[in-house]
Amino acid sequence: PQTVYLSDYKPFGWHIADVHLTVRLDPTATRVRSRIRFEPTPGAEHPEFFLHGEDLRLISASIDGAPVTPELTAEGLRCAVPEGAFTWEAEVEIAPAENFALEGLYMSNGMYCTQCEAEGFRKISYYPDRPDVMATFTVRIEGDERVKLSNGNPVASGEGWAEWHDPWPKPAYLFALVAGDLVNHPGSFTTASGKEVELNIWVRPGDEGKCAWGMESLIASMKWDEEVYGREYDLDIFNIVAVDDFNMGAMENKGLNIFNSSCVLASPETSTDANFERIEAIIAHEYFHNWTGNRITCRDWFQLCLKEGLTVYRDSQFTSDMRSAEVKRIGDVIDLRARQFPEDQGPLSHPVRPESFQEINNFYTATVYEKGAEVIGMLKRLVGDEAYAKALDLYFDRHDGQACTIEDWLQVFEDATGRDLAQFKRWYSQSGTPHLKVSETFEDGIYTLTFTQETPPTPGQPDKLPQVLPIAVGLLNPNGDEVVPTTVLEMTEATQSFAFEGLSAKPVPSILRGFSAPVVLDRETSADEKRFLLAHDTDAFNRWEASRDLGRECLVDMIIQGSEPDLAWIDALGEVVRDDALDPAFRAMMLALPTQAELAQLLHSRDITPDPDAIHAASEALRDAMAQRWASVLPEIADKMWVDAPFDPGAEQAGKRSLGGAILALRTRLDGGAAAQTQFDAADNMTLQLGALSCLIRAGAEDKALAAFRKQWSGDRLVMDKWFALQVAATEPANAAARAEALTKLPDFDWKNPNRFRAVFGSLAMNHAGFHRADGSGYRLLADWLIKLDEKNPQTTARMCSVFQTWKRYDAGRQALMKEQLERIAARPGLSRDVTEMVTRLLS
Ligand code: HT7
Ligand code: ZN
Repeated sequence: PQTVYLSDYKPFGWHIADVHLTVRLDPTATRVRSRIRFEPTPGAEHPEFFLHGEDLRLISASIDGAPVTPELTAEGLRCAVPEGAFTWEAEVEIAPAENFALEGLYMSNGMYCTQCEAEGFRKISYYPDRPDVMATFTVRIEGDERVKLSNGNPVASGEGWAEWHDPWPKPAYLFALVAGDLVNHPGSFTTASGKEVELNIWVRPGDEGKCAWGMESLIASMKWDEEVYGREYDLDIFNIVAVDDFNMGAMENKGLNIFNSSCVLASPETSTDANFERIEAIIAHEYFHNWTGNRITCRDWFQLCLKEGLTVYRDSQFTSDMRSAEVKRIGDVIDLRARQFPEDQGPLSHPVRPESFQEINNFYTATVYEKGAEVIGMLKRLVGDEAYAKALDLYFDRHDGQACTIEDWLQVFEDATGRDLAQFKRWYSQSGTPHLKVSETFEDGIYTLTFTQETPPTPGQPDKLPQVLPIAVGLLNPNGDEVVPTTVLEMTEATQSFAFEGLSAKPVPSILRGFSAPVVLDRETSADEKRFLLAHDTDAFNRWEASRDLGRECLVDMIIQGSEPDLAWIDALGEVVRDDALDPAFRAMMLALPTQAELAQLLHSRDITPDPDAIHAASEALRDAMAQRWASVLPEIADKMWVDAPFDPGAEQAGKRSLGGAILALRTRLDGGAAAQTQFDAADNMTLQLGALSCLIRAGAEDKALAAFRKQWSGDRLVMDKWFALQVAATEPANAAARAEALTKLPDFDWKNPNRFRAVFGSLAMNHAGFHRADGSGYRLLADWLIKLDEKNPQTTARMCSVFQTWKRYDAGRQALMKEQLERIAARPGLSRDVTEMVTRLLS
């Protein structure tokens, strides 16, 4: 496959004023007619006229009304064109019912829908399918479907047709079309300037009862973006559509967001609190793209973080405002360490702004999204809240309607603040996770912290330069009072010292408060100091981190030396968990142990080969010890977490259920599942029902409950995804692969549906010791299915290949087994470009 380089960027030579599309729908022979006026960009180079197009059957083409015969290739067409402006017309035929890749126009349960990001529009029509070509669109849809939707505002409709016009110039990746016998959940919003906007969530009949939360979240997002960023919505109508077959979470098409149904449909009976929170965040994310992504888009796909990093940052601010900012930050860091750190420390490591790719779909990664958001968080910390707001206003004013680069983004901050951001820019080009070492001295009332940063080599980048690190630090005196409140130290050198004067005693430092930079902090501190921070730190994140550190070290000692669990830590943690003055959601976070994958990563970073079975055994033993140590208080905490009110998905009730669930998991270790069975039988919402079911599976007492759950929910595909997923995720490692395989034999294992495929195989990969069984059964099973799925859906297959990204961490036996499977996939004839690129990088 061909490699595309950032350095090769060239502007398109023509401007498109308006695109007219007519789409006559048919499952196997949809006709798409396009009429496009091309005007040469003055002064631009006009090499050859090339339009992207894939899997299209060209019916006819003409220029200014005269038929032409373009040269067709696998990627598009070339054609001789006039020197001046001209009108291009073409008609193509496509077969949406045969499109299982879920890119371009496809069908899901009888409904037509599209997915054009990143390069899907070229599967609908011949077009310059690149984000810097922005045009207004007028779309006529013809077909018998009751509902026909596209971007922008509806202009006219009649029997069997509907016409839409989108007045905002947009790149083709934001094009969308939906048609089907759908029903809507309506809503409305009045913008700050008094404009009425019609809102709809469109779903399949039967799902109407699951739209209220999505609508509430949408309205909250629209309001928040006005209040916090001064951004109003800009069309008369905003439509959301729920689709069952979808490769990712959702898509921000202008005025017509399309959602994986799992990311928009919710009801208390069928959705967990985590589902509700995720839906709220994804609705917000897609809505926020209207400004950060749609009104201002990316010049090319290398700039993906321009819209994604910023929009993730904005959606995390929104969730922090809607719920608890501390809990959100801790959750984000857990996620970053679980998904982005392994990526940045393995063969798939790439900069936040990559410099080359073969398949852009492989770069919708945790690095681009989550590390991209961290970079913006650092920038805001460095310049301050006011300057950040000023820079964002300038960004929207200066670049509205443009396709931009990271250079444009940073220039806005330089202009708004007068700062030189040349060194900060390394965050976009240098891959890998910096390691930060700390040493301290105390002399004559002066306390000095010395930091050293070092980033290990990553693929293609052997040598690293120092980055700008905002290190938020606070100091506590020995009696636990804060003597220096949070101060942001700006580190720019490889080694740098910062002094604090006028201290009467050596303080205890609280370093990297709020996880102010995405680094690995290598600081050897005593357990006493960590327990001190756990008890006294005013920074919630570092309080949590101190406990997490103690838990990590305790587990490492148990794994390596077979030590007993650290009872002093368990007792200190017990104090926090029992403290009713603290938010239950925070207490639940404190209870979560580091994941087994995180422990494997930690051991590997200390040059110890991780043994998944030993890690699993130690994690189980530690949980048993916690349950035994707290046996007498668990029922009382559980009682206090009982919610005696109608279900509400907000933070307050969700926090209580979250702590209640964690306590139930511990109690199950003592009572073999008795309390869980009681909760399962009485549950009137999915959080309680699924939480109890998970405990029963872990206790090996699940048969009755699993059957009852299946009987109750067999008609609900989203709940059945949970049924599939939980069995693989929560089962004993020894049975995980066998259980996953057994599930694939069930008639409702619809493997072409990405949600169902991920439910089984995403969960297998999450069952750390189960996936890494020494006999290689987990690896083999997954590889079999990846090979099978690639023939239908390369995008989802390629994303799932990343579960092998840590393969070099393990012992020689497991490495050989994983390598064998990767090579087996790589050798497959007809392998997609997506998967070829992934396995090549994984094996490099
Ligand atoms: N901008 C979107 C990213 C995306 C996508 C979404 C659904 C299916 C395929 C996709 N390819 C890329 C989603 C987002 O970040 O908001
Ligand atoms: Zn996004």
